[in-house]
Amino acid sequence: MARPSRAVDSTFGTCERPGIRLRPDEVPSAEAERESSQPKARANRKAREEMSAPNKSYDPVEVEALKPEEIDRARDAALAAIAAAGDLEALREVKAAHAGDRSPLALANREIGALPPHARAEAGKRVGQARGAVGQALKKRQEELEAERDERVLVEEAVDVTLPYDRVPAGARHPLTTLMERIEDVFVAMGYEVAEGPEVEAEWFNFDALNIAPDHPARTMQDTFFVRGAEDGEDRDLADSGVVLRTHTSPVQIRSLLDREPPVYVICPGRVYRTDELDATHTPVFHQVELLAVDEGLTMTDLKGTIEHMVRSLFGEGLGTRMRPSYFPFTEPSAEVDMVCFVCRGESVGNPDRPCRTCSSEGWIELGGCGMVNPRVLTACGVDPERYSGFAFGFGIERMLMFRHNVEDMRDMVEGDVRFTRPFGMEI
Ligand code: FA5
Repeated sequence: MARPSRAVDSTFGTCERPGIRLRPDEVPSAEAERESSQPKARANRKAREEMSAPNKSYDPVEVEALKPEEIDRARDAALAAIAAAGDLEALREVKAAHAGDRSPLALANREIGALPPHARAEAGKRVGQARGAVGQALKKRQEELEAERDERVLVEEAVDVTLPYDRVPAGARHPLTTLMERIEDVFVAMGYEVAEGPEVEAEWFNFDALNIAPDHPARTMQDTFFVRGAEDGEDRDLADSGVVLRTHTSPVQIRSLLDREPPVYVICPGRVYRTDELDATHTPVFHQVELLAVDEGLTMTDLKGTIEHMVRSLFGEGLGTRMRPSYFPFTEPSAEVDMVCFVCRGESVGNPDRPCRTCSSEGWIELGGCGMVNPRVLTACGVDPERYSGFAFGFGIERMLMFRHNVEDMRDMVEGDVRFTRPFGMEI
């Protein structure tokens, strides 16, 4: 089918839009027509027009950003801001402002490409030097501020590693307790039994049964704490109460013999009381360890061997013991026992160049009393002295602890200061 004809005036070119007539100079080209209809393309074209392009007639002196004084000014402003940055956060902002993509020097750098070739080298050198100076200043300031921060953190976040990590530290067992248990272990390993007795004791067990006569000085109130009996009136003389705080662990010998048939081998550590003044080597409440062996055929040799074994176990090999004649009513013969000083091993004797505080340069340390059980004691306990014999010793635990750990003052053991006790806490 034939299309309806459209009137076309050749003098007006080809205009497709019906009813509008344009002069030839007003007719847009096909390309312009296309681009003007697309906003993105329009923006691209505008950018292309604005972008600097090589231009032979372009004079760098006239480009504001590349003027030497402008570059120097931008550099100086950057250097001043860097120097003024007080911390790393401030320096980060300074870096963005003076060395970032939109910084004056970065923008100037971009302009270089637009310069004519003969002008690029000098402008490039100038901008490059300025940017280099800023970069170096930034690096140096960064290092300074990091060092300052590290120093501050070290002070502010310092941890005192000497402070106790645990505010409720576990307690330590008292060294007297651990030493007593250690002594028990030595004898339990040899077949001894651990025996106990009361601390508030009948006078008979504490004195009479041990052959301590009624007029013995130890039985006076100057030496012994007497305890008023439950039924005693106020007018009763305390010394007649018949009840005492035991003055030694020897009454356990009697209790053990009354309780058992021979052979008897007992060890008895425990607390005892005397009216002694508290000083560096005495306390009114202290501890002893008592040993009693009753069997057929026991002699002083057995006693000496037993003591030597104990000394070896507690203080180490090679320390001799000696016995000095003494007197105890419940042993016959009786002796005081000394051991070779475990610190100087006797070498301080007559040797002023090597004094020993532990034994006062005497070479020997006194442990306590010992002897063969008096036949009268055996008889009082119903044991036939013709058939059985026995030996016994009683040593002071506080004194042993002093020797073993170089404790100079016995009062430290009773004052309850944990600084004294804690170092012993590692002993089990
Ligand atoms: C006695 O007590 C005897 N029962 C020991 C004994 C047992 C001898 C068995 C024979 C057979 P003496 O009074 O010497 O002995 O005391 C023994 C030890 O107790 C002393 O060597 C000393 O180490 C210690 N001792 C005595 N008095 C005190 C005190 N006030 N403070 C600390 N320790 C003391």
